[in-house]
Amino acid sequence: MAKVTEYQGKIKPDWCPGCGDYGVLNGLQRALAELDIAPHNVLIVSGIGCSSNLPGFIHAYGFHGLHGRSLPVATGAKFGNPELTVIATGGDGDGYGIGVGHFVHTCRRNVDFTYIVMDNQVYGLTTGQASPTAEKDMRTKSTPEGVIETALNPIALALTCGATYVARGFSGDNLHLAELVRNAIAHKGFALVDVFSPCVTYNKHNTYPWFRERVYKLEEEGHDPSNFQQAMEKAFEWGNRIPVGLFYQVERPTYEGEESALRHGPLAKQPLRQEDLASIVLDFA
Ligand SMILES: Cc1ncc(C[n+]2csc(CCOP(=O)(O)OP(=O)(O)O)c2C)c(N)n1
Ligand code: SF4
Ligand SMILES: [Mg+2]
Repeated sequence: MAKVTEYQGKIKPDWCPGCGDYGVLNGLQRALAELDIAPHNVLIVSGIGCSSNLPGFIHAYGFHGLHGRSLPVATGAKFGNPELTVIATGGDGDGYGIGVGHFVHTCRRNVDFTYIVMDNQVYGLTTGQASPTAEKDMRTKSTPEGVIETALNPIALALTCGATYVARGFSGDNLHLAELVRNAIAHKGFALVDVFSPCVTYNKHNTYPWFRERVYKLEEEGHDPSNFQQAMEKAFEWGNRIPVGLFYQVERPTYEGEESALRHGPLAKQPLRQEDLASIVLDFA
């Protein structure tokens, strides 16, 4: 096992003191150390948001992209070099709002990478507007009279769209989160780890004590993660008791495993088949 400190970036996180994202960063570093994956074999891709700043704070390759666009970049990187451990990180606004179309299609494609969503139910970076996972009636800067819409359910959505590893963690329980992330990375296929990651500055409703009173571990109550129907039922449990842990896991061929262009190895290591680039340029002249 590598040391967790090997994955410490040079730049200290500038998140607010107490932000849940510290726990997620630590959980990810711990998972990588336990799996002993060298930093130069890891690529972390993100969109925009407080949570999406994470690649800047970890010692690994990083790509800080556009708001909501981390998943297509991660997909391209994995196709380019399937030997890389690719991890996308971001927020609920980034992934379930502007990026939700990419989320749906990445789930059904089953590309082999892990997606960690730091779900704080608000847009933290832009100072606390309601996000797609904000609870109905929640008052925020953008919803002074309370959220009107029904909250999006990331677990049910991922299950419906075909994700092959679907889990939820809590940044207040670091060891449990690290275990979920470790198993997500080890899983062959698209893995979602939605994480309750409290925004201590703008979400005064879904706080650490609020979650601590409610969360319980699926594995402690005999949940069978191979049972899709049971996973769906658990996905809708919300209120006084909220489940965390592994909802569902199944094996299915990955997109890159079925793609004929990748049968000869990673694109990054294949010779260029079209060497006469001048003729291509002339085609467009
Ligand atoms: C195309 C585009 N639209 C809007 C924004 C403004 N914007 C930046 S971050 C963000 C939301 C971030 O929320 P979330 O993904 O939940 O991350 P958090 O800050 O809560 O971690 C928005 C709307 C942007 N940068 N680009
Ligand atoms: S505003 Fe919220 S999400 Fe952003 S760093 Fe501060 S506590 Fe974290
Ligand atoms: Mg957010």
